[in-house]
Amino acid sequence: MTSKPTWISVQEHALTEDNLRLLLDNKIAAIRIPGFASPSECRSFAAAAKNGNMQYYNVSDRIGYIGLAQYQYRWTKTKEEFLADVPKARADVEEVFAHSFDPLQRVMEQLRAAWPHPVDLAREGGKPYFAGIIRSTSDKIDLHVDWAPVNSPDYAIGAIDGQLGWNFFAEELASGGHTTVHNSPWDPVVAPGEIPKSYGLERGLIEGAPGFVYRPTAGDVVIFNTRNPHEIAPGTTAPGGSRVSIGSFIGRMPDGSLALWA
Ligand SMILES: O=C(O)CCC(=O)C(=O)O
Ligand SMILES: [Fe+2]
Repeated sequence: MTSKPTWISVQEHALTEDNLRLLLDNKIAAIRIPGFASPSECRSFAAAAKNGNMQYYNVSDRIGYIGLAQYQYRWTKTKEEFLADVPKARADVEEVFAHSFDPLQRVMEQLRAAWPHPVDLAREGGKPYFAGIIRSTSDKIDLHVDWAPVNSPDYAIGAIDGQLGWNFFAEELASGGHTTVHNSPWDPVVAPGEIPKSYGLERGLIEGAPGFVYRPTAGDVVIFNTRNPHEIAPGTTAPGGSRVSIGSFIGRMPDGSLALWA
């Protein structure tokens, strides 16, 4: 079943306070920061990522990543195990930053310049989450949603009232690799205590919903509302090429502050 569409604009907008609020309220399709990094920063970041501690998700598509994703812990591991793994994940991405630049810091600075409330890493009992997961793939990423109130209700981030994802693209594919965001905000019926699957969703969920496609242009950051089901198309690579990105979620906490995690 699709949910009612909410967008009043199916376009990319600039990073401003008003547009961040509209995106958090799921009223606009996307924000783009063109020229977030220079061509040489993109090259050094992509090279450092390919030399980094790349791991692979346990799904059939080959998606490489450096760092960790909190939602990998939701069914099989405890919060304590998650928080204990954060420092190593952070060290792995900082190794990449040391050979290039730190997109996470740059994004946080730009968010702080735009947003009137604090912007920082998400925290759980004072301990920071990990943010800034690096990904490299030319495979598809299946239809999924990222929405902490349903995915992670027992975590601090479960209290957010809006969830965005930012991604910086350091290297593009020769073709394909675009992202489609479907404006059918996820609102599943869940039994108490149930954490539903949120990856590989049925297409009935987005039937007839307005869609927005963005290109992962190298050098740019794109931000969208991840409560909308979204998917990434497969592509073809130039020799040695890949779709290299880094990103995290941005949640709006009850006090208006923005909390980042991956
Ligand atoms: O790489 C992208 O374009 C989007 C990745 C994604 O699924 C997300 O940021 O939630
Ligand atoms: Fe996602």
